[in-house]
Amino acid sequence: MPKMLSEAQVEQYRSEGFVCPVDALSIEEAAEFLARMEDLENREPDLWARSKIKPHLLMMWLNDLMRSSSILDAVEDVLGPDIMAWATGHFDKKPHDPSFVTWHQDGTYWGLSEPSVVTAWVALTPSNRRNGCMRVIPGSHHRGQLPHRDTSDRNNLLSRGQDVEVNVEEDQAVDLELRPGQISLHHTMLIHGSKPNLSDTRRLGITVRYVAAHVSQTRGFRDSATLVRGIDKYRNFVAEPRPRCDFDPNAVEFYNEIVAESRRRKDAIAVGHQNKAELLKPTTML
Ligand SMILES: O=C(O)CCC(=O)C(=O)O
Repeated sequence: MPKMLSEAQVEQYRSEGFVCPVDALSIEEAAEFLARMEDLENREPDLWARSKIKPHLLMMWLNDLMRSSSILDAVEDVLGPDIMAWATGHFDKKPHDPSFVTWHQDGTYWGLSEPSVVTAWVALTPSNRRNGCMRVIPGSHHRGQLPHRDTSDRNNLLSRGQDVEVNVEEDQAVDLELRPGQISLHHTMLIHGSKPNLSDTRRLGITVRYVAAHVSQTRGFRDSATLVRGIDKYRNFVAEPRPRCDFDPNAVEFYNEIVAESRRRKDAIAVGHQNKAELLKPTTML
């Protein structure tokens, strides 16, 4: 029996590649995470520019969020009991922000061994049609890995501007509208994207990319992840340290090793969508 989703939602994930909405956090919990995030943003205006790869290594609120038991209950219903948090990110559209996301499949550049990979998109503000909520093409995950091309548009929130190179049936797109605290889950092969924010309010979603513990990195380097539920008998990923404070020096050291690896191997660290990260100097921490 599922822990959080209904049987129908589990079936929907299998057949359509997404579930939405899921009441994972209360409005108050979402507001608390948003306040913690904004507090950090106020103290460090370059916060996101300085934590492009796996920001959960550096920010306590995000590390706490990806461990939320209600989110993990929903993820367990589609991935099984042994779950690693592999990457996190934020998709932020300020009021009247022209930013958009081209149609793409997440797994295209990630190098993971199989598609037991799900994204929890956590709404910290309302996300709706007017402010550019995520849109998905139901069932498109069954098409397997499709070719993508890189595009360049400064308003594209994807760092490579990846755009799926097949015809997308836009008339079939479903808007994933959420209130703060609700989440959607989407399969790594599901075609999705989003339009600009036409409203007066911010639209902010946090992404957590969860993988089943048996998944591995195929690109020939030791990738890292955090065990957030169950057991990891496979040890396919280097265990990530849990930060004890924001920009914890131990976590910064670990973070810098990942960034250095991504520079050595150029495409090695394909976590989230943002892979052009800078090394952090401990002296310039918050
Ligand atoms: O938040 C958005 O607009 C797009 C999110 C996305 O592309 C993703 O979660 O992979």
